[in-house]
Amino acid sequence: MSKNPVSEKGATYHEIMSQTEAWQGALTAVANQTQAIAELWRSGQYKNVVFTGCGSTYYLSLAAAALWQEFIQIPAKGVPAGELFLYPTATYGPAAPGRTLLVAISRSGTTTETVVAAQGFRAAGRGEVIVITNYGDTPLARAGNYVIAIPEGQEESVAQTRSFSSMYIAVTALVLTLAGREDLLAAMPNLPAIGNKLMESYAPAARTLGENLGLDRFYFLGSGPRYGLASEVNLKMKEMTLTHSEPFHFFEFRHGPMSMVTDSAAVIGLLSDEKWELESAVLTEMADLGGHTFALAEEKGDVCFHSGLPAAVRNVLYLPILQLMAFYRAKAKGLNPDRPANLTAVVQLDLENH
Ligand code: F1P
Repeated sequence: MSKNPVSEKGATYHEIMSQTEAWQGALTAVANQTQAIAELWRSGQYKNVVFTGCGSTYYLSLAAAALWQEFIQIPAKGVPAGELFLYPTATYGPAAPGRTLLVAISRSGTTTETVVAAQGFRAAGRGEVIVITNYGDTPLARAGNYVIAIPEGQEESVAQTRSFSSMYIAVTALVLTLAGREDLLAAMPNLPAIGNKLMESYAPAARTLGENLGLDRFYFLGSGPRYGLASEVNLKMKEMTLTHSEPFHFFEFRHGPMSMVTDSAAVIGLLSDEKWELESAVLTEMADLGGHTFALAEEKGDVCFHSGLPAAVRNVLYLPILQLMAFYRAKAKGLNPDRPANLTAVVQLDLENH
């Protein structure tokens, strides 16, 4: 899929390490569409927003909806595209007295559920569709009213890394653009350099954690806009390393899941600044139960971003080190991270007669 050369460590490693180039591409792609999207938003008079995708891009939809609601006072939710196809009424909810904006997210632009959901949405006259993708000439792109395409995020690998973070950057820039937050948008071009430095500094820590085969279960904790990101890194562990893993909201972890904590459990926290004490207390409790904890944070964690960037802008920084951890674990288990078991890069279904 990708035009880029692949390093000797394989496609996934190359895609993780080069992802910051795609971040820049995402910022440019959104900047090029700013006027058109702002006009669509203004004239649409939307009453609610639905983000959709499948797998990684469903998790991206969760992260996007949370970010949206933090900045724009219009209800948003993230839903799997398959649910929009199977149970549209239950998934969209009661017809709002107004129009809906659908943001359909897909690396490939060819996942059947997402394409069918976007086409069905337009055919039903629910509103307009913005597509966020890495491939601009696809069935999904053709189903959109506007397309934000980031070719720099294209990939050889099945598991999404560079593509995911590039589309997440695009979503962040889109939300901040529509919220009129030029102050936060202006900080985004700093991300690639900070991301590169982060990977350089913490690749050894990612490797140590990834190669620890004494760990047999991974829990990723993230709250608010970070829950979708915790879900995505949980998926990386499943796809690339065939390891049992789950995402949870921080406080939810105490409500049952903590019974799974043993000395072979890794509990990884995507800590905010705002609620650092309350969130890190969960990690401390899990360490007391014998769990192996690992924290990512702006200032106080095992991985420190030291980005100096506002919280909403820097969320993407939680991804690269945990993607690298999954890469190293796959290698340590003798697996090929580029080719996960039982998976293809795209799921295509015949839904014509249903
Ligand atoms: C979505 C996706 C991937 C996943 C898997 C199948 O694809 O679910 O997230 O890793 O290999 O496809 P896309 O619609 O974003 O291209």
